[in-house]
Amino acid sequence: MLKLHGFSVSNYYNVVKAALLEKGLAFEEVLVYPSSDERYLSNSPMGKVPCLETEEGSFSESQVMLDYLEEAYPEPALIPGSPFQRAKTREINRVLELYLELQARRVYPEAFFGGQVSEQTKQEVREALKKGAAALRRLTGFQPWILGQDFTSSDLVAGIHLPLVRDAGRKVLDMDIFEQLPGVKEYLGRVRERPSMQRVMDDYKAGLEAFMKKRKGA
Ligand SMILES: N[C@@H](CCC(=O)N[C@@H](CS)C(=O)NCC(=O)O)C(=O)O
Repeated sequence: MLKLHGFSVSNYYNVVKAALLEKGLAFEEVLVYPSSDERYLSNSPMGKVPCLETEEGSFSESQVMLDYLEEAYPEPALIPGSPFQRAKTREINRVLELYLELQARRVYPEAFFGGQVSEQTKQEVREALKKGAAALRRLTGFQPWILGQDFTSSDLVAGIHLPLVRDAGRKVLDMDIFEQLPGVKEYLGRVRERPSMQRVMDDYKAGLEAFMKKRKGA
């Protein structure tokens, strides 16, 4: 059986978990926090979560997991359509990850964990997020899903990363990226109605307290 290693507060873990649920696959969750233990590094070489364990071995990187799941379990499709349409799904996933989530992540220490981030970093992140949101707006009208009529893995990635990016911006950057994205709030409401997302959000709430305790103890 597939085993997903990580913890339910990690947005990257939750993207893969939602995909497993959407595909109706049986899987086991293994509670792991990011770690540089030799044993964990042999499964996830950067020590990050998530990591997916299959019968052939383990590997890391959530986008690679989405591709793997699609190839190994094509139905129901989460990266559907022609090669071009599939490229568009991956393009949006890249934009969401590289130009929005990873940029916002630079201010998470202050937004969510009581740390501090320099003014210079904040200004860089503001500019990056403005550009990332403008790119996303060019790619989607959120009608009804991020790529149009088909629900895809990009809806899981957006449904999980975008609220976090927005929260970080509102908390410490004095900006709301949703102002650049007409229709995004209603769209996220539709994504949240998916049973997969409801399960992920319920587990997120349950896991948050344990995670904060772990951080304090770390
Ligand atoms: N590119 C990775 C990012 C995963 C990631 O950054 N996970 C976070 C938790 S949400 C983590 O493990 N952070 C610890 C670290 O970066 O060392 C993926 O898509 O799986």
